[in-house]
Amino acid sequence: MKDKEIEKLISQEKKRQRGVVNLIPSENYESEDVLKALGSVLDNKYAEGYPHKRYYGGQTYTDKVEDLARERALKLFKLAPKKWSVNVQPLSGSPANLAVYLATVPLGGKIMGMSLTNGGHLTHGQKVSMTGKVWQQIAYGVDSKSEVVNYIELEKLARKEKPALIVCGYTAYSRIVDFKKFRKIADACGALLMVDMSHFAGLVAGEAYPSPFPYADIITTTTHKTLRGPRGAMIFSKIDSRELNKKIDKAVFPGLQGGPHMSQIAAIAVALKEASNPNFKKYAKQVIKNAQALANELMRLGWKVVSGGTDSHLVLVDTWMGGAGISGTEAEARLERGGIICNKNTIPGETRSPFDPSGIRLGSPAETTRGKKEKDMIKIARKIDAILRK
Ligand code: DSN
Repeated sequence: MKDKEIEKLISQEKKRQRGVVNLIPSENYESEDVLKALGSVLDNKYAEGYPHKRYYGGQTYTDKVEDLARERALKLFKLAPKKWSVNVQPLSGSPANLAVYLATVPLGGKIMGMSLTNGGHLTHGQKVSMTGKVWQQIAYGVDSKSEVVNYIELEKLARKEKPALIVCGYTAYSRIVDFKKFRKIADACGALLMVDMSHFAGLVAGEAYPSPFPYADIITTTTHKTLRGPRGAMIFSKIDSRELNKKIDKAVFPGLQGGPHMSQIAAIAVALKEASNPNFKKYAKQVIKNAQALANELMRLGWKVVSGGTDSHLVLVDTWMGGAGISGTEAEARLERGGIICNKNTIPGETRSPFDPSGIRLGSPAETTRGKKEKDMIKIARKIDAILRK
């Protein structure tokens, strides 16, 4: 590179990434091929519109790239092209969720989503996000004892509030979501059901976590977490008389975005092909086994793991009440000094603040990509324990 300053920073970041244990559950390591597509000449091209209906000339190859990405996305999740549509243009998860609301919920309408402190995402209608300013969030949480979703309470709330759309699928929730129950609740109150599978998309692709496709109307996902692709997102929608797919396409472009990032779309296509390889199934299963090994060892060492374990790739640890009064911020900093990267996180029933919460969120996707197995995760849990108890 001619730009030595940036070259140096990239190489320092590479060294940093190699030198640490990465337990951030929403991060992963992309393959060389994904990075190659991302850094390709496709980035020079404007392609506003959709394949074969663009606003600029010169689309011979960009159309093929986007068609291929869409084809691979449907195939990976075993969806019939006549029944499901996919939009691969959202720049990331937040704009993808915003596009869905814009397409389906009247301005000021009700979106029922999990609160931030219980594991929901900002774009599930939290007040600080635009999604909570333009629409009204009907917040639900987890049961205070079991720390999992209480479907009976959820149904009562949904029947009372009659939201236009219900969102499930979270950023800090380690258990299996019962999509069938969510479908019944959505039907009982006449709401659309949207699943945000950003965190567990790779686990669904690898058949290690239940698929939301039989139950949801709309599914959003980022592509860079367990799916191990580039930063980006996709929106899947059912094709039927409601024309959700057409409304969503219009909301993405021209509603919210201009030119799609074609290099990103090519990199998504590469990642989708990689995820269809049988080895990816092994990866997805190992991700869960590794998270469970981490959670079990931490609990054996006396740490309070939210909900008493995990069914997925992430582990939420209460370091405050369950860890001799170490805040999440302090725990994150101490672990980083010890070479372990994680993020502070709120926990159900949070008594502190999102800036200095009561817990940390750990995850296994990145380290599993690096080949770690259960025995390695046990060692990592012991190191975490040693660092935090010092
Ligand atoms: N920032 C992502 C996460 O870490 O879960 C969600 O957008």
